[in-house]
Amino acid sequence: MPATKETVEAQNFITQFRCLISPEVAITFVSSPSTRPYASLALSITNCSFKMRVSLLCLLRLHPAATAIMASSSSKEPSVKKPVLYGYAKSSCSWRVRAAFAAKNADFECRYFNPYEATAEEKAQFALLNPLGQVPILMIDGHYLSQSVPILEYIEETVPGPRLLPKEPGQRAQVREIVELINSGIQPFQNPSVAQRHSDDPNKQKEWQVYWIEKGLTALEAVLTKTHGKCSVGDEITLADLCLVPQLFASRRFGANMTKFPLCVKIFDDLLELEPFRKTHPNNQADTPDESAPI
Ligand SMILES: N[C@@H](CCC(=O)N[C@@H](CS)C(=O)NCC(=O)O)C(=O)O
Repeated sequence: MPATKETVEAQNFITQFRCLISPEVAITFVSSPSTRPYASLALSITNCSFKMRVSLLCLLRLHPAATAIMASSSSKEPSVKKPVLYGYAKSSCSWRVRAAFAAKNADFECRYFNPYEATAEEKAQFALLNPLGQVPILMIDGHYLSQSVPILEYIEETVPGPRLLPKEPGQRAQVREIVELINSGIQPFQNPSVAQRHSDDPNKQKEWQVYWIEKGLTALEAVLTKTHGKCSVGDEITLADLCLVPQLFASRRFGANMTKFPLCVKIFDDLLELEPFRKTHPNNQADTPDESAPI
């Protein structure tokens, strides 16, 4: 078809999105559906499941040339794809998700995205998937999910394997209490993007991070005295452990005084011996940076 302003724009847009789309997904321009006054070009998106196609189209519709984009139908059977996790090795929230899949013995694929290293253009593309621009994002069952805790809940509800939330409601609430304590009481404050808004001075940033980490771990230490067994709550791995392990690893890296939190450290050390945490450890990933990397 002749190149119009819309087709060129849409083609560029798709090229940009290649880093987020599975390489096997074929996207081609097929015709100009002149019978449809509202659309000036058509795309065929194949080699991916119907749900994935819908997600892709939702994504493409965000583009200014959106009214010019539509999909041709494909007779292909929906294909079952591995979930894809966008994140980076040392992101504690990404580790939560890696460990959830590993605890379920489920296969998934990691794709590297680090907001701290991304170019402005990459950030702008990524913001279409998560307007906060943060990782992790999980592409699963045709959805793009952001926010690690709902992602963990989704995995628990849909992926077969050992359960990660206890049956008993009281224990389940304890698990969620620990998850929330870490997820909203500690992790956001240690985020370098937050510390950098607090001060330009790296020493003051570190002071800020350590203050909030130690405040949160003081609370966690107290909660764990009431809930722990071999794990954070009882003796089985739960969502609480999926949050605790990455948090303890990050706390040490950010310079907290870990000797103040012996119970947290004991549970952390014991959990690190287990396969789901060993396999998904940040020092053991395809994109593991060298030790001196700050983030
Ligand atoms: N509540 C979010 C927090 C996500 C988050 O803070 N991710 C960090 C990496 S662990 C990030 O992407 N930071 C970059 C930024 O804040 O710009 C979640 O649980 O997914």
